[in-house]
Amino acid sequence: MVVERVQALSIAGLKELPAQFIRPDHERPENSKAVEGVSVQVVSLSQPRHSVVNEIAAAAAEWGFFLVTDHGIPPSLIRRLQEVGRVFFELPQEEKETYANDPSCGRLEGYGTKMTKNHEEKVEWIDYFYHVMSPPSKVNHQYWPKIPTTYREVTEEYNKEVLRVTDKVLEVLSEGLGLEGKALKRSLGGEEMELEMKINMYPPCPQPQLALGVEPHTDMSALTILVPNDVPGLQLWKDNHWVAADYLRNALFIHIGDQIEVLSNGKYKSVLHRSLVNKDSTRMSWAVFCVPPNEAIIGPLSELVDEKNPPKFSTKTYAEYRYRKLNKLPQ
Ligand SMILES: O=C(O)CCC(=O)C(=O)O
Repeated sequence: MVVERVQALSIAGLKELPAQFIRPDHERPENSKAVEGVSVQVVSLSQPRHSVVNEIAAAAAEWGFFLVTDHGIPPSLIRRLQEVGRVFFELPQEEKETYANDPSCGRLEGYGTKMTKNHEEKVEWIDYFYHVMSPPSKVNHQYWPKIPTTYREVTEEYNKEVLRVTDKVLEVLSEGLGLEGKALKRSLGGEEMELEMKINMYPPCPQPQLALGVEPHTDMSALTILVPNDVPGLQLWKDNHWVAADYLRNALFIHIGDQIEVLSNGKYKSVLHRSLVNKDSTRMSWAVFCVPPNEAIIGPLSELVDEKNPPKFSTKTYAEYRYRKLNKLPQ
C-alpha cells in the first residue's frame, strides 16, 4: 500500500493544506489559542528527596505533567539522540520507505504516518519512527534505522539513562501516594516494563493555523518522557484552557499516562495534550512511552481503595486496555 508521507508533501512545496489535514473549526489552533501567563512546573531532581516527592506529586495531581531538570542525562547524549533521528528523516524517501511499518497487519514498528479509519476523520501533520527499546527480550533490532550507523549505539545508551530516570520518577510518584518506592514499578511489570521510542517529525506546514501535529489525546502509557527540539508546539489542557509547554533546553517533559492514573485511582491525572505545527521550521520530538507488558493487570492499587475511596476505574490487562483505547471503546 502506498502511503502519502507528510514530509514528502511538505518538501513538494504545497501552498494550501489538503482537505484531510484541515481540522474542524473548534479544533483549529487559530480558534483555540493557548492562555497567556501560565507556565508548567519545573522540578529539579537534585533537591532533597522530600521536596522532589512533594513537587512531583503535586504536579502529577494538578497537571499530569511537569518538566524535570538535573536528571543526570548528559546534554551531549540528548544532542546525539536528536542528531541520529534528524539524520534518519533526512534520508531519501525511498530509503525511509524500506522501514515502513504496516499497522493493518499488526506490524507497528518502523517508519509510519497515521492513517484515517474513514474518510471523514482528519489526519495529523506528522510522520514518525516507532520501535521498542527495552527490555532486551522484546527488542527487534531489524526494525531500527541502520543509517546513521550510530543510531543503535546512541539509542541504547539513551535507553539506559531514560530507564534510570523512569525508575526514579516512579519511586517518587509511589512515595507521593504514601506507598513504598517500588510499588508502581512492580505493578507495571517490574523488569518486564517496556520502553518504546517514538520519534515524531512535524515538517513545515503551509497553513499551521488550520492543522494539528497530534490531536488532543492522553497517552495510554504509564509515563511518557519526551525531549523536543527547540521549535515550540506541545500544549496541555489545564482548567479549560490550552497551556503551552515552553521549550527548556535539556529538560525532560514528563507526561503522566492512563496507567498511572488508573493505579493511583485518579489521584494523578493523565494529561490531555496536543501538538501544533510550524510554517517554516521542522518540529521534532523524541517520546519514550513507558508501558506495562500486555499481560500485566492494571487497576486501582488496593492500598488506595477503601469505603471512602471506591475504585474509579475497572481492572483489566494492559492488552485489553490498549485494544479498547485504540478502538475507541469505553474502558
Ligand atoms: O510532539 C509532542 O510534543 C507530543 C507528541 C505526542 O503527544 C505523542 O507522540 O503522543
